[in-house]
Amino acid sequence: MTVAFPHRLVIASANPHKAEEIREIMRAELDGFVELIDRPESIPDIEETGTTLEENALIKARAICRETGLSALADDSGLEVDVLDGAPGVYSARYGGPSQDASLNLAKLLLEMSGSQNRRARFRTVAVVSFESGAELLAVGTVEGSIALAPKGAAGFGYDPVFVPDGADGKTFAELSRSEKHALSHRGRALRDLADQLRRALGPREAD
Ligand code: ITT
Repeated sequence: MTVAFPHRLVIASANPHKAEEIREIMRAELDGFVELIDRPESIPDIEETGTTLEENALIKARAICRETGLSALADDSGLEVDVLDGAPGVYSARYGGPSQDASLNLAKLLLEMSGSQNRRARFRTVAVVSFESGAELLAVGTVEGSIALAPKGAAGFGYDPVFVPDGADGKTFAELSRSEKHALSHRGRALRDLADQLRRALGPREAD
């Protein structure tokens, strides 16, 4: 197959923190092979009407592919807390209310878990590429961990100040460097798998 390099992929996320993580992780995997483009600001909000991370990731990737005419990469992520029967899960963004305010989400989570001994939780990401041709790739990444009693650290975004991934000496994601987070995170795992699939799907780089 003769293909143009680098392949162009629009990052479908409207969350600038997440888009920056996607860019960093994918750049490390696919530099020179894939050119990542920011989602145009003119594209209106996409309603995430799915009831699973997979459905919402597909909704976002397909919508951005349709709007831009370019292949698109979307990520839908959620925090699943065992003692809350997997909540907030697919509804993680609006857990504390429709404003999608991270501090309200954190406050509600800590309140719902107050007094709970069982703090086990995991982050899950479903990452999808929708190609202009209609073909699609999908990868899943999870990281097991626990919910801290109180927020710690200033890095990262969203639920990072309360999520303590297994294997990080009790630090929250918000106390890790970006590269330490990517090495362990749900998003890092899903996107490294997706990068492998992209390399296989797009074939070897043509000799110039
Ligand atoms: P897009 O849909 O535009 O990509 P979003 O922020 O709505 O942006 P999600 O629906 O995937 O993305 O996010 C669900 C929630 O989980 C949201 O509140 C995020 O802040 C939070 N979240 C996602 N990834 C996270 C991470 O790596 N660390 C901490 N919180 C995260």
